[in-house]
Amino acid sequence: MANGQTISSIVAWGYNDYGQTNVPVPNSGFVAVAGGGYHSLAVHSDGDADGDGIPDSLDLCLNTIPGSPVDADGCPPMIPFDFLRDGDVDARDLMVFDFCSTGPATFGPPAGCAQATFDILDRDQDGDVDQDDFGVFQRCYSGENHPADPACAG
Ligand SMILES: [Ca+2]
Ligand SMILES: [Ca+2]
Ligand SMILES: [Ca+2]
Ligand SMILES: [Ca+2]
Repeated sequence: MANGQTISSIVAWGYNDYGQTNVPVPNSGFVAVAGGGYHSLAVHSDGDADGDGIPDSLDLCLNTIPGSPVDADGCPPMIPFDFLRDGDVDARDLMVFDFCSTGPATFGPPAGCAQATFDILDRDQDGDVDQDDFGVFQRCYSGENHPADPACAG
């Protein structure tokens, strides 16, 4: 097989007493295959851009920070204020807070801020995004590339 060529799919047959012929899904994108009496091997063309162990084709969160736990979809835990869903609460998430903050007793999202985002930011659910809500944001702030605590909002 030429370099860079991919196999569209793999079939398997024969004895299956140890599951050797159970081809895992997704059955595509392999670049090399090999087999032995008790095992089968295939090399996948997929990369893992964020290095969390979940290949790009299955990873729903492609920018996970190093060291963050991930689920089967390659996504970090749901963390309050982690709008980029990369596992930290950092300056980029703060930009969202800034953008949607209203100050005290100014109710409803400012122009361009989605209601759903505003509702997440309004921790005390009093209709504004102000200093009280920012206090919770500060407790969740982990800094760039540091995994944040999913229970930070307490
Ligand atoms: Ca990944
Ligand atoms: Ca990921
Ligand atoms: Ca983040
Ligand atoms: Ca509030």
